[in-house]
Amino acid sequence: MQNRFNRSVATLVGIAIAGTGLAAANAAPAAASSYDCPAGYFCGWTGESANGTMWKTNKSVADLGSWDNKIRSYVNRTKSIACVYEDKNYEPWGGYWPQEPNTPGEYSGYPTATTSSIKFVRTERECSQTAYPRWYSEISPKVQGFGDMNGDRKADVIARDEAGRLWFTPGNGTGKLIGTGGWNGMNALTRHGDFSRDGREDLIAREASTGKLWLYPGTGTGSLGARKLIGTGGWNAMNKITAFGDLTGDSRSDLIAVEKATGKLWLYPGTSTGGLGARKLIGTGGWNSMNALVGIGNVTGDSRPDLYAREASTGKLWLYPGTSTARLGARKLIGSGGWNAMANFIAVGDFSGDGRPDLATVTNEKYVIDGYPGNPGWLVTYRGRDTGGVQSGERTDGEWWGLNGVF
Ligand SMILES: [Ca+2]
Ligand SMILES: [Ca+2]
Ligand SMILES: [Ca+2]
Ligand SMILES: [Ca+2]
Repeated sequence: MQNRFNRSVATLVGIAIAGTGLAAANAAPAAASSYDCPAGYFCGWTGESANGTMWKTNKSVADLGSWDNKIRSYVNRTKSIACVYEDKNYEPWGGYWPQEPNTPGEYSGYPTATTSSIKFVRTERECSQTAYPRWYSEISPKVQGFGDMNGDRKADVIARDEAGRLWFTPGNGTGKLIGTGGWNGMNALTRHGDFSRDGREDLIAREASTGKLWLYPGTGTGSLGARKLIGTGGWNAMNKITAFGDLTGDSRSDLIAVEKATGKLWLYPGTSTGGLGARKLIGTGGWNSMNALVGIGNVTGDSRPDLYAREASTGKLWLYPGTSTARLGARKLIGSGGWNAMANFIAVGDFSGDGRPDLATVTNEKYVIDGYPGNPGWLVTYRGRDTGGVQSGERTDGEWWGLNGVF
């Protein structure tokens, strides 16, 4: 690459000499500048200020060869994130910098030249690991009726990455791409059981720009089929849209949501055609004081699904038992505080393998480790207890950062 660049400079100079007698003016190449880097390329220079000799690439380079440890300034004019590694072969442990796309003229300069490989990725996570988080679950002794999109009795998690892709993680540490893009246009995603009446779990999503509600039917393999409109509009007036399981007792999954303007909690019963029926009031007000609703499954031992809700002002976690009259009963405290340190709740049933639904969470900046907050991106898992609550949390994996939601 260095040779090619030098050749092209020599050629330009040669033309000038042969042509017009302006050779004196052109004999020394103009000072390099960040603007010399063409759109679509990552460019590096031997000088600290986008000067000296320029090198460019539009593909990942595992070994910079003669440019190894030569780049003192660079600009990223691709549309990808450029992982700039200290070591060859995209080895992250020696250190790396995830460089977002730059605008023309920008550059980053350093006195020392330590860059040894460069990789282009869609999300920052991929500089050091997979785009999806590593999720592990045990086989449940019984079918939970939710949380399992591929029917193997292992609870699955769906992760949305920062590039708007959707990943299916079946519980063995692997991930499969099930949505190639555009999912960041959805500002609510929820799944819990079968809405389309084929026995397979489905995903429900609200489109931010239209307020429409879409059903993405599960195919039974963890993938999603062609979507179907189940709410023609107005869903942006609702908060905390939560697939919930069958509260009405007709063996069809139902949806709940809080009306932003009133704080009322509404139940939207699933219908025989895979749509939603006329809504029914199940909470007369005050539900705006809750900043998370979790369809945890049936944890009270009857046949109805139950709800966890987090109180914003206290960080308490409450259990609202589903009742035989398709309502919610008197609440019970199951978490006395600290739950506001959770960015996400993942209620995918029994992942510990004892038959009882469990709760997984991903932490936010408030999460405290060893007395200090500022620990986002931890997966903390809570095994379900037979009293409807959960055991104390286990800090499971610190690599759940840099995602755009888990479901
Ligand atoms: Ca599964
Ligand atoms: Ca279905
Ligand atoms: Ca129902
Ligand atoms: Ca369990």
